[in-house]
Amino acid sequence: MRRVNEAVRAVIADAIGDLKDPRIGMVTVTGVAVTADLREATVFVSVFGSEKKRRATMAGLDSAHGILQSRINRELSLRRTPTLAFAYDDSVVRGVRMTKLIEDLVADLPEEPGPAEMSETTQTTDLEAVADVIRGHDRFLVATHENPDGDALGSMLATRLGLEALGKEAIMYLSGDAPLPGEYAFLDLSGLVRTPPDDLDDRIVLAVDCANERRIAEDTTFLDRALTVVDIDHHHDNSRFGDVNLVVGDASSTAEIVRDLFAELDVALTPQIAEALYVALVTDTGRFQYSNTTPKALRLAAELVEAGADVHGIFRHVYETVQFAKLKLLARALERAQPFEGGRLVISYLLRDDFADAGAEEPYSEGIIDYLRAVEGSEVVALIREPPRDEGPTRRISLRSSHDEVDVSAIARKRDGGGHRQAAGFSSEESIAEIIDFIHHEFVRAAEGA
Ligand SMILES: [Mn+2]
Repeated sequence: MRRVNEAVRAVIADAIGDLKDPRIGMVTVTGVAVTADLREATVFVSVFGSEKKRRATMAGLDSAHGILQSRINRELSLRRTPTLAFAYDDSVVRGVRMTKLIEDLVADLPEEPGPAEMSETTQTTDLEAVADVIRGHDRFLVATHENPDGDALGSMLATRLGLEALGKEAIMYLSGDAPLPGEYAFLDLSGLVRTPPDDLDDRIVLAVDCANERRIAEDTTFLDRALTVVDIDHHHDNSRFGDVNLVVGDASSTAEIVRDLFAELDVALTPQIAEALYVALVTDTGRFQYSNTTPKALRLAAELVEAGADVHGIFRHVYETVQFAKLKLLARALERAQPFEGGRLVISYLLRDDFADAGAEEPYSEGIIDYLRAVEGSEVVALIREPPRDEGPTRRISLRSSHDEVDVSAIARKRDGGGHRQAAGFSSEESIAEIIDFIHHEFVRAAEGA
């Protein structure tokens, strides 16, 4: 059956290329499963492009099933020609698994090298796939997540500059109208748009540092209009929401992935690109102190400094331009900090009134959690805050873990949030007391289970 599956797959992959139906886009046949009686064959395909293209392609393939069956009849001497049914292989994991499976099977077949397009499939990495998308298009929308941090803004800006260096046109997009964190004001984010452009149907969306679609915007329906959505990220729980996904879970920052992409595309590191990438790298690694500070991250830092990133200048901008209102907000959070379990868990909260009293904007609360994390003996810390704005969730909760066995993203997922093992978050409509109880309970469970 393995030989049959592979033979059918090869014929179909070949025959699809000859179909003239304009509905059919770029298709990869990831696998075929023929029933033992040869009556039916399920053909797994993945389609490059938007949801709309996927649907059109699937419809085109369905109507071509007769032509494809006769090709199988003609080219293979099977006892019976199976009836074809097409299934969309929407999981990249499955796609990779199927490709790997087929690769292994082909290795089993002596003197029968796999068809050319298959070795192409197995050799094309995610990085190359994204590079190909960029090479093949001229207009882009570079998007990042709401409440952006240094990696989000730095990676977004660097990506735009890199695209421009390639002669492409790119717009930066950030959802909502919350003001940008002041410490990044020195980055040239001019031209940043806060609503999706009308010509999105002519653009590729490159989403950087977004673990899932909802990080880009609360209402993501506009993404359906894009030619293709590309997801470039390093969160280990990334949902692979893109048409093309480049997710590197062990990258220190999205910037590190962007730099690898630039190497693939021969984009040189200008001082501006180096500065943007360095801002992303230095902030996401906690000034090269978090456990994601790998040798690769440090080598990248050296490369960026060589390319013109001003280490001390960036430090002054990012870390020594604290607004007075932020200092007052920090004081309030420190005052409210409560230890649990003998100080192994520390939780604090900021009320909407605290923001108003201090004259603070929402992004001023960024970084406060690091003061809680620095407390002696603390393993997990949480900051609950009520964003000072009317729309959106009532409370946002940030979690940090410095305990190897406590995965705070698992805790966040119980409330539909997510993140990394060491840094995660979620939103809630529960009261502050209920949220504290939940975190306390989950910490005890996770720490005991460890
Ligand atoms: Mn990041």
